[in-house]
Amino acid sequence: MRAYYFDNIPGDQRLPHDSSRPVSTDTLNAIGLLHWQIPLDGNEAKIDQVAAERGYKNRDTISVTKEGLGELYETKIKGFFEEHMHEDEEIRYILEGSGFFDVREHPTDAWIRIHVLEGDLLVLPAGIYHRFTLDTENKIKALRLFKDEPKWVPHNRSAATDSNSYRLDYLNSIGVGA
Ligand code: KMT
Ligand code: NI
Repeated sequence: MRAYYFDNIPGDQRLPHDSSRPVSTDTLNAIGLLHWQIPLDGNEAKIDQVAAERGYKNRDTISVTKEGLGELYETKIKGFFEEHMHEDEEIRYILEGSGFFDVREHPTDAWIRIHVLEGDLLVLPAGIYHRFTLDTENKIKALRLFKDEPKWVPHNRSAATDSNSYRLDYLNSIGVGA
């Protein structure tokens, strides 16, 4: 995983858009992100441990590729890159490939771009504004972990999400209130 401020220069979303300003783990933690690097060496014990500690009882896999998503591909790719929040954590363990999660820093509203690679386990807190894109390799396969029923409904950012109770809880959790 590598994190940096997005350069905000218009152009292909799959390019790095690296402003050359790195973002530290402390900054990521301050906005509620969690990250572990767990090598894919056939030993999934660490995944199981994090899952048990955090109550992620269920899991499935997603392949974001043309083959994996079929006729939904273009719609999904577009949807992932719309700025949105969820009412639950978004937890991804990268099994193959790579991609970019962009998350909004608070209170600056700057985009932080996180390049995830095989072996990264990333937890986006409920309520954080974010989006996702493939990189130019055009391939990512990830394990999705969740507690009970998956709550993956994306709520695109709007005045309504600004006052969504999960959004407000999120802001409180990072100590900045609404
Ligand atoms: C999501 O919900 O944005 C995704 O599942 C993105 C692909 S998983 C790396
Ligand atoms: Ni999402």
